[in-house]
Amino acid sequence: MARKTANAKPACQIPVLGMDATSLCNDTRVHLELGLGQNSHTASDMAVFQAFGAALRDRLVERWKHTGEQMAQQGGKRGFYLSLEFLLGRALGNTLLTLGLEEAAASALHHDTRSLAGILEVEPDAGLGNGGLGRLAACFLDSCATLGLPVTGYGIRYAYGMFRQEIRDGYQKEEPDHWLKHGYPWEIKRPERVRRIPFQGHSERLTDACGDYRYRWVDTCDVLAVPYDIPIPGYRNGIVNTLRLWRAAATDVFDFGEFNAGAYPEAVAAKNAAEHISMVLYPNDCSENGKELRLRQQYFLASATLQDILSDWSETHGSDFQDFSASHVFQLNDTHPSIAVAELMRLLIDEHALGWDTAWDITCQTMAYTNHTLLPEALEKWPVRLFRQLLPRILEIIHEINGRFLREAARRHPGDTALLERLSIIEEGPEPMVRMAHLAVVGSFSVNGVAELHTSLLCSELFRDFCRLWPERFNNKTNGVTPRRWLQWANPGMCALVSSRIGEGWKHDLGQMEKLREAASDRQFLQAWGSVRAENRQRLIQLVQAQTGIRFLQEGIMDVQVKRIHEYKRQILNALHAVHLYDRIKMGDSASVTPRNILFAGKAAPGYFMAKRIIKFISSIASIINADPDTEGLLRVAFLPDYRVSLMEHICAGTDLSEQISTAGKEASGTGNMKFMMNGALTIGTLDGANIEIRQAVGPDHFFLFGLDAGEVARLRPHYNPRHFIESDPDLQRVLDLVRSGYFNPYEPGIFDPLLDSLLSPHDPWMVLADFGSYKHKQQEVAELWHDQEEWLRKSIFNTAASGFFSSDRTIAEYNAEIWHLSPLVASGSGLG
Ligand code: 26Q
Repeated sequence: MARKTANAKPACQIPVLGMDATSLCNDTRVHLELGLGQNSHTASDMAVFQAFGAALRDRLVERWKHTGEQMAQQGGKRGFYLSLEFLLGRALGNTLLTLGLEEAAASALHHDTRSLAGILEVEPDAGLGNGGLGRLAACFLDSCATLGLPVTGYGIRYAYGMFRQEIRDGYQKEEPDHWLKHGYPWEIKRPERVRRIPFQGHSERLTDACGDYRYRWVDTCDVLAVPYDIPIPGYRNGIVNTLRLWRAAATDVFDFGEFNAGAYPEAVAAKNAAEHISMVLYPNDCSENGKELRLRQQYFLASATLQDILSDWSETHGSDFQDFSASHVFQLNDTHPSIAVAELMRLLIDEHALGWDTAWDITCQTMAYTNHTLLPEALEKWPVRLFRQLLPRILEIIHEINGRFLREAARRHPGDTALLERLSIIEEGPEPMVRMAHLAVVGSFSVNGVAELHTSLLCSELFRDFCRLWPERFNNKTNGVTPRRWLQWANPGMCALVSSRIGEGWKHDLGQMEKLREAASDRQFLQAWGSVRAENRQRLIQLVQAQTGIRFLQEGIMDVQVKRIHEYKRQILNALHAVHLYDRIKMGDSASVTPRNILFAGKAAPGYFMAKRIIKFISSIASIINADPDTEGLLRVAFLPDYRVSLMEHICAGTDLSEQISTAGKEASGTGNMKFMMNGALTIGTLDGANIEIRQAVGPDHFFLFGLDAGEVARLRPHYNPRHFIESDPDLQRVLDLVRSGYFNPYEPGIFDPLLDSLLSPHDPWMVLADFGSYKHKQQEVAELWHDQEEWLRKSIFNTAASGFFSSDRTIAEYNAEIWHLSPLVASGSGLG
């Protein structure tokens, strides 16, 4: 009864699934009772989520198959986004939003006496990423599907995603994230498309019938790659793209037979070793740690993905690769999958018998690389020794690529051996290393940075020599975020208000938000804007109280810094400012202090001592400040544990002030800055990453700028003397004295000395104290503006109005126009829109 049976159809054809509440309710029951064997009255919310997810997945699969057929029919070029990380977060809300099923879902669940809100909250985040880079990949897939671009994501199906963060006694504790524990209703396993990935062994040279050399990689220890597909729906366009994630499995069945009974434990151990590859996401997002397992993960992804794509090609084109590069483009999300450059060469030469030059042309015409960092400690390098042992054939190919590249460079710059040394893919030294960024640049036709400043620094610093060699390769693609999740889903109240003013066109073209500007002079609209913001702030206050027990101030500025904890992001600067406000209150200067809630959240890499100590520092000042009766009604500080995608969905709408305070030149782009701006927060920030473009878009009067710019940072660095800044600012002196006195850590003396020592060092790379004074003054300006709520709200509207540029739809349209050149799928009128 759930299905439409109006048209007479052959008995075996699956009817189109209903999109109404009754159909959803019935199909959820079928999945719950028959699929999961549960009783719909007694089932847990988790079981209902699984069943409801399965019912929705059925609806996605209909559209998914149709999209696949359309792609096959239209032919044409396809894009592939390779990333070690896809930080998807939850899928249920996004599925409802994209299919237009929010109301039907709420009433379907209500029918079973469940609340949609309750079911939404039990879905675990798919936390298959660390932060910005992984979330960017997820936003990009969303935009590709929405724009109808035939792009497939390829990644790893980690059994354990980003660790769960608990805070005990102010310290971070990591707990494993077993996100697949209850099953994952959105994925479909594709065992028929399993691939075999070689490791170890050695390379053999043979001579073929024509007298040419051929190479075979033999005596390998193979691991299987099993694909799981996740549907990526576009926004109300009937298109569903694919994210294919690989799980590692042992080549068990017949290998097992080889072992005699005595070796059984060793056989099981070998199976485990194979499966380790996709066991866990590496939780460090800034410093590369050179672990062999990580290199295995990278090669596993690259090889499985390229084998998958080449086998599709060979099925229809045999060994003719003439048109391959015209119909494929691979976007590499940082250097993490850049071993794909060498793997594509290997597959084309060794497995498909192409000559070197033909294979190299194909590789350089299909690979495109995005860089996400300038920090030297994050640049990936692998010991040649490790390559030789783990991927011997790949090392040979890298040496050959490098040899040919260096000969070409030498022809163009004869005699400049220093230049060749700088350009080389191999860094010479006692332990020679493979520079993955160089491999990526040499093997790609496009290299892009992720914000204007970042791209220009790439060209003037990190890739200066390459940029001179091949200027046409380098381009900028300023990041963006998906307005579906980050605006429509996260802030329905504001969205309704926006639509009542400017219509619904902005949902398909965020540029139309510009139309809001004129509404900023309408008193009534301002008031409505203020009410929506107050409701959102209230919800955030409740969340903070529920999670931490801390009561935020109703009237306070919601001042928020949420992101990975890293020294370059300077959470410590914000925390020192909190101490400064506290100090003013304690000095009896309460009258000049504006009520403020300072909220922090973010994970520290488990091995990053300083980042973990920063968390302890924030927790400690929060405990003292919140417990002091003098701060009543004036100041609250909280550290919200376990920052993740679904938490940001609750935070971004309730934020008044967005903290984007990295040392200029260090944050490649930032994307949290865009989510906050879209939702009407004002930004206090440095001239770093995309902040610069945000400020340009909204206008300098509506952005709280402070601090040194990237040029000033570079010029001051050699003479940097933090004591100079302390001596000329008694406020700063008092803050540091208070921290040094042990006031915030009476029972753990000295624990903040490493933080203080770093701040006081002339070698502090982040030059925190150089910006303290300017930050403090700008925060005073923020506080004064808060008292003029009308002006604040006007600026808030201007921020949302100017946020169109920061939609990932714009970013992806640029990738497509300038790098990929894919034709969008045309709407087909399947009735599945
Ligand atoms: C490397 C080697 C070994 C283990 C881990 C890693 C690793 C993993 C993740 C290195 C870096 C990352 C993530 C980097 C990242 O998130 N970068 C951010 O990318 C965003 C999207 O472009 C930017 O907005 C941020 O500025 C940038 O920091």
